[in-house]
Amino acid sequence: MDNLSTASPAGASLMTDNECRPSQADSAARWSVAAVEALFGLPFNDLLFRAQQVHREHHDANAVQLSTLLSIKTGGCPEDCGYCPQAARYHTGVENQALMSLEDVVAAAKQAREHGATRFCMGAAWRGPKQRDLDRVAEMVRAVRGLGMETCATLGMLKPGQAGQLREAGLDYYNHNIDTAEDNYANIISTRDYGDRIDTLEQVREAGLHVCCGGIVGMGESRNARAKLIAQLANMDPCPESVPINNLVQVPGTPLNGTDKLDPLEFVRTIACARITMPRAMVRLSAGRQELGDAVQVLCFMAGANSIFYGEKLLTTGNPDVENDRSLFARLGLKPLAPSV
Ligand code: SAM
Ligand code: DTB
Ligand code: SF4
Repeated sequence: MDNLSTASPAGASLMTDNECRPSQADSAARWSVAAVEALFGLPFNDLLFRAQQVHREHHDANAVQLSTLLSIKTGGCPEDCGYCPQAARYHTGVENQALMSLEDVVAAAKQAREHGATRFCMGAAWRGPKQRDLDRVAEMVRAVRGLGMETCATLGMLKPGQAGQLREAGLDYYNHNIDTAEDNYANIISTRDYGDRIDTLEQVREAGLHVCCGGIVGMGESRNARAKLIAQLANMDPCPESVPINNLVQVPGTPLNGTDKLDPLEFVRTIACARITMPRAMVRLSAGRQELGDAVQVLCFMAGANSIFYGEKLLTTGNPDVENDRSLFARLGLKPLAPSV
């Protein structure tokens, strides 16, 4: 459950070093890029200690929220996101699949629920949904919500009225990532701009949906760019309820395939910075868990990650087996969070 309503005010009081705190000691505090960079630069143990303090002040430190993803429409996307195996223009071997039937989506959601997932996230490889597609997704949302699961959708850019329609159907969260810092955006995607992302996020907020918004690291960006990404997320007002931090999954055929891999400890630092700057958010350890392995994932949980994508598949790429995750949780004494619906 996202314990947003009961959480105490943001953890500015925990900040002791002048250079590592937001500019105002209140809940609307803005994080400067320099302050986030200073966090990134702390000795690893100090950074993790700080992240754990913030985490424990706002969350159950031994609970993890489990979201399962389903690609309800796969491949053939007109956009050119440099990381994405579903862009039509790259030859990645992903097979196109039209929008799934309601029946198949509900069957997948039931299976996810049986495995212990509490949130079901439906993803579509669209620039944005056509109205007739949105009507069908709204039916899927209604049906999945009827199973007692939290619902999330990620369908690309929304047109006026569409967020409200999804909310009406029972959608809890809309996932729309800013993906990378504003001034790095054009290096990664050219078919839309950062402002387009913000427009959809505003519509999602206005419709009363919870915001799931994060980004991808490991795309060859500098630490400064990672600090900017975190500062931009943390300075959203209000800040997103869920923050997925993806480690680039490199897929042959995509422009970013072959990028130098990010040091896994730098990924852990990114999680810690997200936790410290967004105390009440659920910070999700997202794509790239397979490559990180158990030990680095444990460091991520220690750094304040309290949510994962759970189930053998992300959208088109692999994710750790449910059995692996269960055994890891048992070894750590981590418990899945109950759904909030
Ligand atoms: N088409 C919609 C959009 O882009 O908003 C929704 C689906 S899109 C696949 C959702 C998110 O998946 C992207 O914003 C990006 O953060 C993430 N993603 C896609 N490919 C990825 C990859 N290879 N590695 C890590 N994250 C990836
Ligand atoms: C998010 O931040 N990561 C998820 C979800 N939101 C939709 C997607 C990860 C996709 C990884 C590449 C793939 O499986 O196609
Ligand atoms: Fe399309 Fe989304 Fe992939 Fe970009 S990330 S190519 S918008 S499916």
